[in-house]
Amino acid sequence: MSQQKPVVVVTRKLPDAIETRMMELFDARLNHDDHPMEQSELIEAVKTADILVPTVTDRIDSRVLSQANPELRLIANFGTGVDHIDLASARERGITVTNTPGVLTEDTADMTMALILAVPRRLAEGEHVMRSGDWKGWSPTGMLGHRIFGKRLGIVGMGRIGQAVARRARGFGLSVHYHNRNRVHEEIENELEATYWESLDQMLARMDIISVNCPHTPATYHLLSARRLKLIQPNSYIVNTARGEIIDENALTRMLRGKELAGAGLDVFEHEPAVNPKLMELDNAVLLPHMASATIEGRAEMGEKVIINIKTFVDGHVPPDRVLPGEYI
Ligand code: 8YV
Repeated sequence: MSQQKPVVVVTRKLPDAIETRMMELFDARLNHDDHPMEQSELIEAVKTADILVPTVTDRIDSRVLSQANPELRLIANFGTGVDHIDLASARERGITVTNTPGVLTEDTADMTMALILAVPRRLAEGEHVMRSGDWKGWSPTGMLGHRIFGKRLGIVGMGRIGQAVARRARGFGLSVHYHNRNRVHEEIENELEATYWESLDQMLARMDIISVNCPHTPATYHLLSARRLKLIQPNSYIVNTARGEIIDENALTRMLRGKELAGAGLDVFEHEPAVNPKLMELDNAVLLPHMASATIEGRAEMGEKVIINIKTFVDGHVPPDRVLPGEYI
């Protein structure tokens, strides 16, 4: 890397204060109109960048990385999930990858809890009835949903976000169950009164609500496959604020249509920004535009983390949020 300020290419518009600071510290190239970059633009970006700051909307695949300037040493992702970056190619090229964990945990857990409440209690349907002018007034059998209190919540992925969801869920009287690659520490299990299920299949078959909170990796692609979705009871609900690719979206849509599942709350989709049109037609699905971590505070903290990761790296130290080299691959 040159002695001058490093060229930092930022693929999307970030909060103003973050962009201002980046311009002070680095030779920052910003995306003023915030358009999602085409693959050809990403290739141009990696040809000029010493450091790339992408987001979930950029596909940093092997084709893009194969054209990277040899000076590209760091990809400082604005976001926690790094599944849009080909980590194997980055590793081959000796590129360090960082992310922004922790700062979006509570916001994502809040939105997960909001969906856990919204779907069984038919919040979106109720709102729609009001705005469409169809409401004829209260009735004893009107808008009946399912009680949350006393139900079983199965969390798939008990990392930071899964644990934050569990803490909230206990306040609503849900019993907490989880499946994770590794069992979490006993102290955490005790605090959350969480039951560990080694077998995901067995857990799925016994839960009232399932919340997906694991990262998308090659091992979790379609973790909730058509076969596994069929194990879930027809009166159960699924919430996903992690990544669309973890659930077979077509199979899920078919099952929701056929009332083989009671409902779903989805903030993420398999082919974003495209959404299965059949999903859009369903009353028993609450759909959100990948906004679980979208708070002003969270975005500012994500930006600060990106800056700290870059600055530490440029100063010759190991950045605090290094994903690669690391345990990911
Ligand atoms: C971010 C997310 O907003 O951090 C993540 O992994 O899914 C989102 O909540 C997005 O990824 C920013 O790139």
